[in-house]
Amino acid sequence: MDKATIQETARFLINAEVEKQEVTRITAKYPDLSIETAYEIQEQLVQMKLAEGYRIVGPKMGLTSQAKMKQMNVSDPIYGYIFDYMVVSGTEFELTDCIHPKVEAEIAFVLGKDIEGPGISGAQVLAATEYVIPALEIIDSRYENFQFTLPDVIADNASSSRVMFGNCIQRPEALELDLVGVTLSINGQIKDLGAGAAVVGHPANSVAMLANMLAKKGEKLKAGQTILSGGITGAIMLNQGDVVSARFDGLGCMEFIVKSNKNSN
Ligand code: OOG
Ligand code: MG
Repeated sequence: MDKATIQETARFLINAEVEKQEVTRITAKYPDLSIETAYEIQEQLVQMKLAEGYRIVGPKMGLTSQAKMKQMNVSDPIYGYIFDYMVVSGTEFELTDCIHPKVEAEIAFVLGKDIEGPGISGAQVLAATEYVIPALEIIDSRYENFQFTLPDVIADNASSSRVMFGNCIQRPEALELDLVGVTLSINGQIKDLGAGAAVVGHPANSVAMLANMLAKKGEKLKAGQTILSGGITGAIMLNQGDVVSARFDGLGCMEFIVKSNKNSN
């Protein structure tokens, strides 16, 4: 794929996000799209957002659990980037900000030191982590019916859309992150649950994997970044009026309400 097509495809995906309009997956047009080229499209999309003045909060891992891989019918973890405009504060989420949002429960790592791959282990990640916090990521694939192949979702910045961070902070050694249980409920009903170990054995392993993947393009994880380690639970579709709550063992509770500007009768 030439540079102009990479740029055009990145712009196509940004437009879908801005216009909140789902689009046909790009592999329908480019069936031979490789993982490498898909990351080049993602990188172009990231550069375009940076040029628009947005700031990176941190890279994130995705498709790290069996639950997620099975749900999305893909086989490998991927990464993407969370930007400042994606962070939602407060306890309300505006449904009309997205196309067809889903929520998933994650553990986020706030780094005290840079982590530069290759060869990084989970233990090294824990040693470089200032603290961990609970997070609810709201993903919103720009593709029709949330259906994609691996190159599609990579180019689409790993479906990144919104994120809420909880206010319970813990030193990483205060918890056994692989044993941290989480329940994700909508309107008081548990929709999914899991433990940190669902994420490649231990959430810190996922961050190590991220550092090692980024090393391939000469990038590192930086002190101060907040990094999503990947959904522990499957992702649950959001509807107007939903009260979403997540309870994390040792990391507190998070709750938000799904509102909508659009009148629905
Ligand atoms: C891709 C996003 C994956 C996660 O935590 O697994 C992700 C998707 O499922 O649309 O953020
Ligand atoms: Mg996620």
